[in-house]
Amino acid sequence: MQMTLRWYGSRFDTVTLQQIRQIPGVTGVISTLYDTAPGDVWELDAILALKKEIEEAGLSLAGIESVNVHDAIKAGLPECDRYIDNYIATLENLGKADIHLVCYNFMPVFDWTRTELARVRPDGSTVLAYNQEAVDKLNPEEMFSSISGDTNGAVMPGWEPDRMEHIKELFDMYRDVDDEKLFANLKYFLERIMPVCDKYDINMAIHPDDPAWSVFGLPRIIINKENILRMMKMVDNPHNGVTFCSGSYGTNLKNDLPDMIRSLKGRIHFAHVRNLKFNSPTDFEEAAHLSSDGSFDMYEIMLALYDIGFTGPIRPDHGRMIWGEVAMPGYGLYDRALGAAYLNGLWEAIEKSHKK
Ligand code: CS2
Ligand code: MN
Repeated sequence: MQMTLRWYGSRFDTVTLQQIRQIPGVTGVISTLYDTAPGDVWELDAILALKKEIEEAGLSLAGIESVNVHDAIKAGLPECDRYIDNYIATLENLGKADIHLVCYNFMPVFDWTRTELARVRPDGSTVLAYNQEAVDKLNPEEMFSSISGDTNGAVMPGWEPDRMEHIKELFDMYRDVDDEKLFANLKYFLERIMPVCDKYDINMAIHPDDPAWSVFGLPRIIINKENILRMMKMVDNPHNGVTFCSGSYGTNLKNDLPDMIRSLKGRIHFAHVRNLKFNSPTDFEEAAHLSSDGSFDMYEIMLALYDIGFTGPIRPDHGRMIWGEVAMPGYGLYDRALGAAYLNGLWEAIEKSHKK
């Protein structure tokens, strides 16, 4: 595996490439063209400039998170073909730039959903948290205003103000889309993009829905082992793979994370590893990476990745806000650096104990 950190680009991130370079064992970043909108074609020059900047800092561009999928594609609207053509053009340019990993998600309307962006933990750190009872009391607009004051000035992916202005239209778009339709739309999208992925050896890595169940009545399908295996089979090409995100699949305690990893052997192209602490089955917060701080056995998760021969990029996903840092919630430097060091330590121990 290759240890990486997510980086939003020098114009948007509070963390610098020079800082990332100094985290022991982190050799690459996962980045994106943060100022493009879903549906835009990414220009080759812009991709090459990003890559060059990262390489000049002594790191590699290990993959893209995300090339977002336009809602017209997810909802299967008549204009979806035009947006798929654009997606293919973007993949073509990424391939030309020698980039072989693309993370994306197929969640209607929103990306991940949390009810608090700065819940205070007993040690004074603040973390992202989710409480189902709080969601049940809110509509999406109220949810947006309740979290938008909490973002330290950053824009949360999927919760951009201009999207929120069109929230009613977005919900209308999905009025007739149930799980089966969403599966069919995903299949159509994947079948159309596989040729360009084959041509340039681009691994598509779908990110799970977070939380792993329906919110605000919207369909959500990338939530458990059964559905993800169905997706792998419906377009049975190794370039149709997954981002295994422990913190997203782990929102549903019924998901057995090491077992899911083992069942996806050969199809996990990217891993997000983080821990959650459950206070009840419907209330969780994003703990430190260390097993003892949360509800997951991080050793077992890393061991499962080792057992399937995982070689792709991995990153600590969200981190806590600690030591007075002000950054995009979940994406500060300090706790993610601690997470990377810890995950590297687990990996070294697993590797050495297997070689003996
Ligand atoms: C990320 C997701 O911050 C996060 O939780 O893992 O936002 C992820 O980047 C997207 O869902 C992938 O498209
Ligand atoms: Mn993730």
